[in-house]
Amino acid sequence: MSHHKANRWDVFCRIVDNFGDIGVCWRLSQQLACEYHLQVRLFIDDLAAAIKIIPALNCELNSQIINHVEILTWQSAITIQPADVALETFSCELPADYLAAMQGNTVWVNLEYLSAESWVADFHARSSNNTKPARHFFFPGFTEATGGLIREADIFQNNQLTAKNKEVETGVLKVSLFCYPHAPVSYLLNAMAESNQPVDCYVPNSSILPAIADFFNLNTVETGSKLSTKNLTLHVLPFLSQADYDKLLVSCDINFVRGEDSWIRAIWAGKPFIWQPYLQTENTHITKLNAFLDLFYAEYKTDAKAAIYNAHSAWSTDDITTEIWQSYLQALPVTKPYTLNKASELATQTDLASKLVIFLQKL
Ligand code: TRH
Repeated sequence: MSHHKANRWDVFCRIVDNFGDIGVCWRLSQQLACEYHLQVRLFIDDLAAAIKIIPALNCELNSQIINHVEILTWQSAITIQPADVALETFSCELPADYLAAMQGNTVWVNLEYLSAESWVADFHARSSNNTKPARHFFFPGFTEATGGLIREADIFQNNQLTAKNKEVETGVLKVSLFCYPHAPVSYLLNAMAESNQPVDCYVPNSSILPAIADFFNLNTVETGSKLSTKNLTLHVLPFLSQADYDKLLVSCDINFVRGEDSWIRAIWAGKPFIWQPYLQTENTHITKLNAFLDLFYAEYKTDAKAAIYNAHSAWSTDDITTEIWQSYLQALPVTKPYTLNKASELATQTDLASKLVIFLQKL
Protein backbone atom coordinates (compact mmCIF):
# COMPACT_ATOMS: atom_id res chain seq x y z
CA MET A 1 0.00 0.00 0.00
CA SER A 2 1.44 3.33 -1.00
CA HIS A 3 1.30 6.10 1.58
CA HIS A 4 0.39 9.41 0.07
CA LYS A 5 1.86 12.59 1.36
CA ALA A 6 -1.29 14.49 2.25
CA ASN A 7 -0.34 17.63 4.11
CA ARG A 8 -1.86 20.21 1.80
CA TRP A 9 -5.64 20.21 1.56
CA ASP A 10 -7.97 22.22 -0.65
CA VAL A 11 -11.57 22.34 0.55
CA PHE A 12 -14.28 23.47 -1.88
CA CYS A 13 -17.47 25.05 -0.65
CA ARG A 14 -20.38 26.19 -2.80
CA ILE A 15 -23.08 27.87 -0.76
CA VAL A 16 -26.33 26.49 -2.18
CA ASP A 17 -28.66 27.96 0.42
CA ASN A 18 -28.75 28.38 4.19
CA PHE A 19 -25.69 27.93 6.37
CA GLY A 20 -25.07 24.20 6.37
CA ASP A 21 -22.56 24.09 3.52
CA ILE A 22 -20.32 26.81 4.87
CA GLY A 23 -21.06 25.81 8.48
CA VAL A 24 -19.65 22.33 7.89
CA CYS A 25 -16.78 23.45 5.62
CA TRP A 26 -15.57 26.14 8.01
CA ARG A 27 -15.74 23.88 11.04
CA LEU A 28 -13.93 21.06 9.32
CA SER A 29 -11.28 23.29 7.70
CA GLN A 30 -10.40 24.83 11.06
CA GLN A 31 -10.19 21.42 12.66
CA LEU A 32 -7.89 20.05 9.94
CA ALA A 33 -5.65 23.11 10.26
CA CYS A 34 -5.65 23.53 14.05
CA GLU A 35 -5.80 19.94 15.26
CA TYR A 36 -3.98 18.13 12.46
CA HIS A 37 -1.63 20.96 11.49
CA LEU A 38 -2.48 20.51 7.83
CA GLN A 39 -2.09 23.31 5.33
CA VAL A 40 -5.70 24.09 4.49
CA ARG A 41 -7.06 26.32 1.73
CA LEU A 42 -10.80 26.86 1.70
CA PHE A 43 -12.34 27.99 -1.60
CA ILE A 44 -15.72 29.68 -1.22
CA ASP A 45 -17.98 30.69 -4.11
CA ASP A 46 -19.85 33.39 -2.17
CA LEU A 47 -17.84 35.31 0.43
CA ALA A 48 -20.72 37.72 1.05
CA ALA A 49 -22.86 34.80 2.23
CA ALA A 50 -20.01 33.14 4.14
CA ILE A 51 -19.51 36.21 6.33
CA LYS A 52 -22.53 35.14 8.36
CA ILE A 53 -20.55 32.12 9.60
CA ILE A 54 -17.06 33.68 9.36
CA PRO A 55 -17.60 37.24 10.68
CA ALA A 56 -13.87 38.11 10.38
CA LEU A 57 -14.03 37.67 6.61
CA ASN A 58 -13.06 40.57 4.34
CA CYS A 59 -15.08 40.17 1.13
CA GLU A 60 -12.65 42.38 -0.82
CA LEU A 61 -9.75 39.96 -0.52
CA ASN A 62 -8.99 37.11 -2.90
CA SER A 63 -6.92 35.44 -0.21
CA GLN A 64 -6.81 35.82 3.56
CA ILE A 65 -5.83 33.69 6.54
CA ILE A 66 -8.30 33.30 9.39
CA ASN A 67 -7.62 30.92 12.26
CA HIS A 68 -4.88 29.10 10.31
CA VAL A 69 -7.08 28.50 7.27
CA GLU A 70 -6.36 30.30 4.01
CA ILE A 71 -9.67 31.42 2.56
CA LEU A 72 -9.78 32.02 -1.18
CA THR A 73 -12.36 33.04 -3.71
CA TRP A 74 -13.67 30.40 -6.11
CA GLN A 75 -12.01 32.21 -9.02
CA SER A 76 -8.59 31.82 -7.39
CA ALA A 77 -8.82 28.06 -7.93
CA ILE A 78 -8.57 28.53 -11.68
CA THR A 79 -4.89 29.44 -11.66
CA ILE A 80 -3.70 27.64 -8.57
CA GLN A 81 -1.46 24.58 -8.22
CA PRO A 82 -3.72 21.85 -6.76
CA ALA A 83 -2.87 20.54 -3.28
CA ASP A 84 -2.32 16.92 -2.19
CA VAL A 85 -6.01 16.51 -1.39
CA ALA A 86 -8.98 18.12 -3.10
CA LEU A 87 -11.96 17.87 -0.78
CA GLU A 88 -15.11 18.55 -2.73
CA THR A 89 -18.08 19.03 -0.41
CA PHE A 90 -21.67 17.97 -1.03
CA SER A 91 -20.94 17.29 -4.73
CA CYS A 92 -20.35 20.99 -5.37
CA GLU A 93 -18.17 20.19 -8.44
CA LEU A 94 -14.56 21.29 -8.63
CA PRO A 95 -13.72 24.22 -10.91
CA ALA A 96 -12.93 22.75 -14.36
CA ASP A 97 -9.47 24.33 -14.62
CA TYR A 98 -8.53 23.07 -11.17
CA LEU A 99 -9.74 19.59 -12.08
CA ALA A 100 -7.68 19.67 -15.29
CA ALA A 101 -4.60 20.71 -13.32
CA MET A 102 -4.90 17.89 -10.77
CA GLN A 103 -3.24 15.21 -12.96
CA GLY A 104 -2.05 12.25 -10.91
CA ASN A 105 -0.83 14.09 -7.85
CA THR A 106 -4.01 15.13 -6.13
CA VAL A 107 -6.40 12.77 -4.38
CA TRP A 108 -10.02 13.71 -4.97
CA VAL A 109 -12.57 13.08 -2.24
CA ASN A 110 -16.20 14.13 -2.09
CA LEU A 111 -17.64 14.71 1.37
CA GLU A 112 -21.27 13.60 1.25
CA TYR A 113 -24.32 14.65 3.26
CA LEU A 114 -24.88 13.10 6.66
CA SER A 115 -27.53 10.44 7.06
CA ALA A 116 -28.27 7.74 9.64
CA GLU A 117 -29.64 5.39 6.98
CA SER A 118 -28.11 1.92 6.93
CA TRP A 119 -27.01 2.04 3.25
CA VAL A 120 -24.43 4.69 4.19
CA ALA A 121 -22.00 2.08 5.55
CA ASP A 122 -22.04 0.26 2.18
CA PHE A 123 -21.35 3.37 0.14
CA HIS A 124 -18.78 4.94 2.45
CA ALA A 125 -15.18 4.97 1.13
CA ARG A 126 -16.10 3.68 -2.31
CA SER A 127 -14.43 5.08 -5.39
CA SER A 128 -15.47 5.80 -8.93
CA ASN A 129 -12.97 5.29 -11.71
CA ASN A 130 -15.18 6.99 -14.27
CA THR A 131 -13.26 10.18 -13.63
CA LYS A 132 -9.61 11.08 -13.87
CA PRO A 133 -8.28 11.09 -11.21
CA ALA A 134 -10.63 8.66 -9.41
CA ARG A 135 -13.21 10.24 -7.14
CA HIS A 136 -13.57 8.85 -3.61
CA PHE A 137 -16.79 9.11 -1.64
CA PHE A 138 -16.67 9.88 2.06
CA PHE A 139 -19.97 9.45 3.90
CA PRO A 140 -20.35 10.84 7.42
CA GLY A 141 -22.47 8.71 9.71
CA PHE A 142 -23.36 7.45 13.14
CA THR A 143 -21.57 4.08 13.16
CA GLU A 144 -17.91 3.05 13.05
CA ALA A 145 -18.52 1.60 9.57
CA THR A 146 -19.13 5.12 8.22
CA GLY A 147 -17.08 8.31 8.01
CA GLY A 148 -18.18 9.43 11.48
CA LEU A 149 -19.41 12.77 12.82
CA ILE A 150 -17.64 16.13 12.98
CA ARG A 151 -16.46 16.50 16.55
CA GLU A 152 -13.66 18.82 17.62
CA ALA A 153 -11.26 17.50 20.27
CA ASP A 154 -12.82 17.74 23.76
CA ILE A 155 -15.97 19.53 22.58
CA PHE A 156 -18.26 17.02 24.26
CA GLN A 157 -16.28 17.05 27.52
CA ASN A 158 -16.04 20.86 27.52
CA ASN A 159 -19.77 21.15 26.91
CA GLN A 160 -20.40 18.94 29.91
CA LEU A 161 -18.22 21.17 32.11
CA THR A 162 -20.07 24.26 30.86
CA ALA A 163 -23.40 22.55 31.53
CA LYS A 164 -22.35 21.68 35.09
CA ASN A 165 -21.31 25.25 35.85
CA LYS A 166 -24.57 26.62 34.48
CA GLU A 167 -26.97 24.26 36.22
CA VAL A 168 -29.47 26.25 38.24
CA GLU A 169 -33.02 25.07 38.87
CA THR A 170 -35.33 27.95 38.01
CA GLY A 171 -38.49 26.02 37.18
CA VAL A 172 -38.47 27.73 33.79
CA LEU A 173 -37.95 25.48 30.79
CA LYS A 174 -35.30 26.83 28.39
CA VAL A 175 -35.80 26.05 24.73
CA SER A 176 -33.74 27.15 21.72
CA LEU A 177 -35.44 27.35 18.34
CA PHE A 178 -33.68 27.08 14.96
CA CYS A 179 -35.79 25.66 12.14
CA TYR A 180 -36.91 26.08 8.53
CA PRO A 181 -39.59 28.69 7.87
CA HIS A 182 -42.10 26.03 6.78
CA ALA A 183 -42.03 24.44 10.26
CA PRO A 184 -45.29 24.75 12.21
CA VAL A 185 -43.83 27.55 14.33
CA SER A 186 -47.12 29.09 15.43
CA TYR A 187 -48.42 25.70 16.60
CA LEU A 188 -45.28 25.19 18.67
CA LEU A 189 -45.42 28.67 20.21
CA ASN A 190 -49.09 28.14 20.98
CA ALA A 191 -48.32 24.79 22.64
CA MET A 192 -45.60 26.46 24.73
CA ALA A 193 -47.91 29.31 25.73
CA GLU A 194 -50.65 26.88 26.71
CA SER A 195 -48.38 24.38 28.49
CA ASN A 196 -48.48 24.08 32.28
CA GLN A 197 -44.89 25.23 32.72
CA PRO A 198 -43.25 28.62 32.06
CA VAL A 199 -40.99 28.52 28.99
CA ASP A 200 -38.14 30.80 27.92
CA CYS A 201 -37.71 30.33 24.19
CA TYR A 202 -34.50 31.62 22.56
CA VAL A 203 -34.59 32.31 18.84
CA PRO A 204 -31.39 33.29 17.02
CA ASN A 205 -32.25 35.71 14.22
CA SER A 206 -33.27 33.66 11.17
CA SER A 207 -35.90 33.31 8.47
CA ILE A 208 -38.59 32.36 11.01
CA LEU A 209 -38.89 35.88 12.43
CA PRO A 210 -41.90 36.68 10.18
CA ALA A 211 -43.69 33.60 11.56
CA ILE A 212 -42.92 34.81 15.08
CA ALA A 213 -44.18 38.30 14.29
CA ASP A 214 -47.39 36.73 12.93
CA PHE A 215 -47.90 34.71 16.08
CA PHE A 216 -47.62 37.82 18.26
CA ASN A 217 -49.74 39.90 15.83
CA LEU A 218 -46.84 42.20 15.03
CA ASN A 219 -45.62 43.49 11.68
CA THR A 220 -41.99 42.70 12.43
CA VAL A 221 -39.83 41.55 15.32
CA GLU A 222 -36.28 42.61 15.90
CA THR A 223 -33.17 41.24 17.52
CA GLY A 224 -33.32 41.94 21.24
CA SER A 225 -37.12 41.74 21.39
CA LYS A 226 -38.71 39.98 24.33
CA LEU A 227 -42.26 38.85 23.64
CA SER A 228 -44.63 37.21 26.09
CA THR A 229 -47.97 35.49 26.09
CA LYS A 230 -49.34 33.22 28.84
CA ASN A 231 -46.60 30.75 29.84
CA LEU A 232 -44.29 31.67 26.93
CA THR A 233 -41.55 34.29 26.92
CA LEU A 234 -39.69 34.50 23.62
CA HIS A 235 -36.27 36.14 23.27
CA VAL A 236 -35.03 37.12 19.81
CA LEU A 237 -31.24 36.78 19.79
CA PRO A 238 -28.80 37.92 17.13
CA PHE A 239 -27.48 35.25 14.78
CA LEU A 240 -24.74 33.85 17.02
CA SER A 241 -21.18 32.79 16.28
CA GLN A 242 -20.80 29.03 15.98
CA ALA A 243 -19.13 28.97 19.41
CA ASP A 244 -21.88 31.02 21.05
CA TYR A 245 -24.53 28.90 19.39
CA ASP A 246 -22.88 25.85 20.99
CA LYS A 247 -23.12 27.57 24.37
CA LEU A 248 -26.79 28.33 23.84
CA LEU A 249 -27.45 24.66 23.07
CA VAL A 250 -25.61 23.59 26.20
CA SER A 251 -27.59 26.00 28.39
CA CYS A 252 -31.04 24.93 27.14
CA ASP A 253 -33.26 22.03 28.23
CA ILE A 254 -34.56 21.36 24.73
CA ASN A 255 -33.05 22.41 21.39
CA PHE A 256 -34.85 22.59 18.06
CA VAL A 257 -32.19 22.09 15.37
CA ARG A 258 -32.19 21.47 11.65
CA GLY A 259 -30.25 20.41 8.55
CA GLU A 260 -26.78 19.04 9.11
CA ASP A 261 -24.46 20.96 11.39
CA SER A 262 -26.76 22.28 14.15
CA TRP A 263 -28.16 18.73 14.39
CA ILE A 264 -24.76 17.36 15.43
CA ARG A 265 -24.04 20.34 17.70
CA ALA A 266 -27.25 19.47 19.56
CA ILE A 267 -25.92 15.96 20.12
CA TRP A 268 -22.60 17.20 21.51
CA ALA A 269 -24.53 19.60 23.76
CA GLY A 270 -25.96 16.44 25.33
CA LYS A 271 -29.43 17.91 25.79
CA PRO A 272 -32.78 16.66 24.48
CA PHE A 273 -33.39 17.98 20.98
CA ILE A 274 -35.88 17.89 18.14
CA TRP A 275 -34.36 17.69 14.68
CA GLN A 276 -35.97 19.01 11.52
CA PRO A 277 -34.36 17.49 8.41
CA TYR A 278 -33.81 19.59 5.28
CA LEU A 279 -36.91 19.33 3.09
CA GLN A 280 -36.44 16.95 0.14
CA THR A 281 -38.65 15.63 -2.62
CA GLU A 282 -40.59 12.36 -2.32
CA ASN A 283 -40.47 12.58 1.48
CA THR A 284 -36.81 11.53 1.45
CA HIS A 285 -36.32 13.74 4.50
CA ILE A 286 -38.91 11.73 6.44
CA THR A 287 -37.04 8.52 5.61
CA LYS A 288 -33.87 10.23 6.89
CA LEU A 289 -35.69 11.39 10.01
CA ASN A 290 -37.04 7.94 10.83
CA ALA A 291 -33.66 6.28 10.21
CA PHE A 292 -32.12 8.68 12.70
CA LEU A 293 -34.85 8.23 15.32
CA ASP A 294 -34.54 4.43 15.03
CA LEU A 295 -30.78 4.66 15.51
CA PHE A 296 -30.61 7.29 18.23
CA TYR A 297 -33.53 6.03 20.33
CA ALA A 298 -32.88 2.31 19.79
CA GLU A 299 -32.31 1.69 23.52
CA TYR A 300 -35.04 4.05 24.71
CA LYS A 301 -37.18 1.43 26.40
CA THR A 302 -40.15 3.25 27.93
CA ASP A 303 -43.66 3.87 26.61
CA ALA A 304 -42.61 7.49 26.21
CA LYS A 305 -40.69 6.63 23.04
CA ALA A 306 -43.85 7.36 21.06
CA ALA A 307 -43.81 10.90 22.46
CA ILE A 308 -40.42 11.53 20.88
CA TYR A 309 -41.43 10.07 17.52
CA ASN A 310 -44.72 11.98 17.54
CA ALA A 311 -43.06 15.28 18.33
CA HIS A 312 -40.51 14.84 15.52
CA SER A 313 -43.08 13.66 13.03
CA ALA A 314 -45.46 16.53 13.87
CA TRP A 315 -42.66 19.08 13.67
CA SER A 316 -41.61 17.85 10.22
CA THR A 317 -45.06 17.38 8.74
CA ASP A 318 -47.93 19.57 9.78
CA ASP A 319 -48.74 20.75 13.23
CA ILE A 320 -47.46 20.21 16.71
CA THR A 321 -50.44 20.11 19.03
CA THR A 322 -50.51 21.05 22.70
CA GLU A 323 -51.02 17.33 23.51
CA ILE A 324 -47.99 16.23 21.49
CA TRP A 325 -45.82 18.90 23.11
CA GLN A 326 -47.13 18.05 26.59
CA SER A 327 -46.34 14.35 26.07
CA TYR A 328 -42.83 15.25 24.93
CA LEU A 329 -42.36 17.34 28.09
CA GLN A 330 -43.67 14.53 30.28
CA ALA A 331 -41.04 12.21 28.80
CA LEU A 332 -38.25 14.72 29.46
CA PRO A 333 -37.05 13.19 32.78
CA VAL A 334 -36.29 10.00 30.82
CA THR A 335 -35.14 11.70 27.60
CA LYS A 336 -32.62 13.90 29.41
CA PRO A 337 -30.31 11.21 30.84
CA TYR A 338 -30.92 9.04 27.79
CA THR A 339 -29.72 11.77 25.42
CA LEU A 340 -26.62 12.52 27.46
CA ASN A 341 -25.75 8.85 27.61
CA LYS A 342 -26.29 8.32 23.87
CA ALA A 343 -24.24 11.41 23.06
CA SER A 344 -21.35 10.25 25.23
CA GLU A 345 -21.51 6.89 23.50
CA LEU A 346 -21.29 8.58 20.07
CA ALA A 347 -18.45 10.76 21.36
CA THR A 348 -16.33 7.64 21.90
CA GLN A 349 -16.41 6.84 18.17
CA THR A 350 -13.66 8.09 15.88
CA ASP A 351 -14.63 11.55 14.62
CA LEU A 352 -14.98 12.58 10.98
CA ALA A 353 -11.75 14.59 10.65
CA SER A 354 -9.68 11.74 12.11
CA LYS A 355 -11.34 9.26 9.79
CA LEU A 356 -10.77 11.52 6.83
CA VAL A 357 -7.08 11.91 7.63
CA ILE A 358 -6.66 8.16 8.13
CA PHE A 359 -8.59 7.48 4.91
CA LEU A 360 -6.25 9.76 2.96
CA GLN A 361 -3.14 8.18 4.47
CA LYS A 362 -4.32 4.72 3.45
CA LEU A 363 -5.32 5.54 -0.12
O1 TRH B 1 -28.58 26.14 7.46
P1 TRH B 1 -28.96 24.73 7.39
O2 TRH B 1 -30.36 24.46 7.06
O3 TRH B 1 -28.05 23.96 6.37
C1 TRH B 1 -28.56 23.09 5.40
C2 TRH B 1 -28.25 21.69 5.66
O4 TRH B 1 -26.88 21.50 5.82
C3 TRH B 1 -28.74 20.84 4.52
O5 TRH B 1 -28.42 19.50 4.72
C4 TRH B 1 -28.13 21.34 3.26
O6 TRH B 1 -28.63 20.64 2.19
C5 TRH B 1 -28.45 22.79 3.10
O7 TRH B 1 -27.98 23.51 4.21
C6 TRH B 1 -27.82 23.35 1.87
O8 TRH B 1 -28.69 24.08 8.83
P2 TRH B 1 -27.34 23.60 9.52
O9 TRH B 1 -26.72 22.50 8.77
O10 TRH B 1 -27.69 23.36 10.91
O11 TRH B 1 -26.38 24.84 9.44
C7 TRH B 1 -26.54 25.97 10.25
C8 TRH B 1 -25.20 26.51 10.66
O12 TRH B 1 -25.37 27.79 11.27
C9 TRH B 1 -24.48 25.65 11.67
O13 TRH B 1 -23.10 25.64 11.38
C10 TRH B 1 -24.71 26.38 12.99
C11 TRH B 1 -24.72 27.80 12.53
N1 TRH B 1 -25.43 28.76 13.39
C12 TRH B 1 -24.69 29.79 13.95
O14 TRH B 1 -23.47 29.88 13.76
N2 TRH B 1 -25.34 30.74 14.72
C13 TRH B 1 -26.67 30.68 14.96
O15 TRH B 1 -27.21 31.55 15.67
C14 TRH B 1 -27.41 29.60 14.39
C15 TRH B 1 -28.89 29.48 14.64
C16 TRH B 1 -26.76 28.66 13.60
